[in-house]
Amino acid sequence: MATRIDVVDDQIRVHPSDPRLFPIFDKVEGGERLEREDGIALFESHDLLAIGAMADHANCGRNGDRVFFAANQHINPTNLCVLRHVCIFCSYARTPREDGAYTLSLEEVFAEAESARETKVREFHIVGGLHPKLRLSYYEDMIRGLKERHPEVSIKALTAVEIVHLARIEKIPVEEVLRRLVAAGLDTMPGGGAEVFSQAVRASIADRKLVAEEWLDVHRCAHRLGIPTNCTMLYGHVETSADRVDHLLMLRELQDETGGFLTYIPLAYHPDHNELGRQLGREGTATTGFDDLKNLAVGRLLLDNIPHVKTHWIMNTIKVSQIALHFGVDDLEGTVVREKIYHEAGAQTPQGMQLGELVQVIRDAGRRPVERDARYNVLREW
Ligand code: V47
Ligand code: SF4
Repeated sequence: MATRIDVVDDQIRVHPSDPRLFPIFDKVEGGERLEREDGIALFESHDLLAIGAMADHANCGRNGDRVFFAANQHINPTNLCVLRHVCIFCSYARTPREDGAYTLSLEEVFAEAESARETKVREFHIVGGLHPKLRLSYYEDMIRGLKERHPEVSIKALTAVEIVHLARIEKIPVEEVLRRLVAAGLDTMPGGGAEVFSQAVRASIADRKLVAEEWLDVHRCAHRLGIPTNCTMLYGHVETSADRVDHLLMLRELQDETGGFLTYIPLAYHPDHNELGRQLGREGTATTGFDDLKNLAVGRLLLDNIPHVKTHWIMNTIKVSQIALHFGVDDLEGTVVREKIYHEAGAQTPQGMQLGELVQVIRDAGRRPVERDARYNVLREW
């Protein structure tokens, strides 16, 4: 049986083809929280249209027809990383002696950021490797220097993994690292480094990387200090549906406690030029559009307390991302300018997009573009 969608008294009625979705549909309509079993049923179902319609309903109830984006620039200060041989899914990191290893001086970072003037960038997104020697002062000076040069640009910088690394290098608590970065001008933090929280999955894709509780503790601490953060899940490798759901529920639990997450971003695993891709024999075959849409939609449905769900168009492609705007997604990331992490891992999308193109992509999907800063303050509406 096919999924049927009809309109009764101006209300859209979805009749799922998968009977496991019937009770979930009732819960979503009634605004009831979904349980673990619901999440597993959603990930295991092939009834993507019904899942998408439910997620669209959940999203439109919150955000109407508005789709957010940032005029942003990604800056990756270094690809040297002490976890180079630990995160076997990563194609970006290098050891100091490998080809392509780089570390930008502060002057080089400021020069790269200069293009922000012409293109009216309003958010810097700064993440990189765990450099063996760079001190906290490098990042403080970077953030302070960027703020002085571009006071209108908000700064989203450093994942939980980078924060813990800096705390270890400086031999100071995570809280002090965060306080010093805020004093330098940090506005928000990105959601990377979460991967999948399951211990078994971590043991096979990122053994010895920060464990779930440590990642969550950094975000808990950030939220307590008033720093909003994002959260992510890296999917499409060795994880099961149950691993995905448990990961999302751990994020939901922390959000119940702190309310500090702004956005959830599912990250589609890209298998080129990394050890995991070779082990799985997956080089050249990224996740499917079907799974990308499902991850975005299920994220919207399970994370009922996180305001936004973002498609990172760089990894999901512009075409799938545009469809995602009808599958529960209300944020399209941004202009990005020069993306490196996923292009090293085989992404075929452009490295950035002009603001006008981004606006057109949203309009062509029948939605209303809204430019935001890192904290979702509205800057412009179309
Ligand atoms: O932590 C690394 C992931 C993350 C691969 O918060 C990979 O707004 C797929 O966190 N295939 C960094 N993913 C990027 C990130 C991010 C991106 C966009 C927006 C935001 C935000 C955050 O990228 C890493 C890791 O989880 N990653 N290698 C790969 N081969
Ligand atoms: Fe380093 Fe991040 Fe790559 Fe892991 S994912 S190797 S921490 S740059």
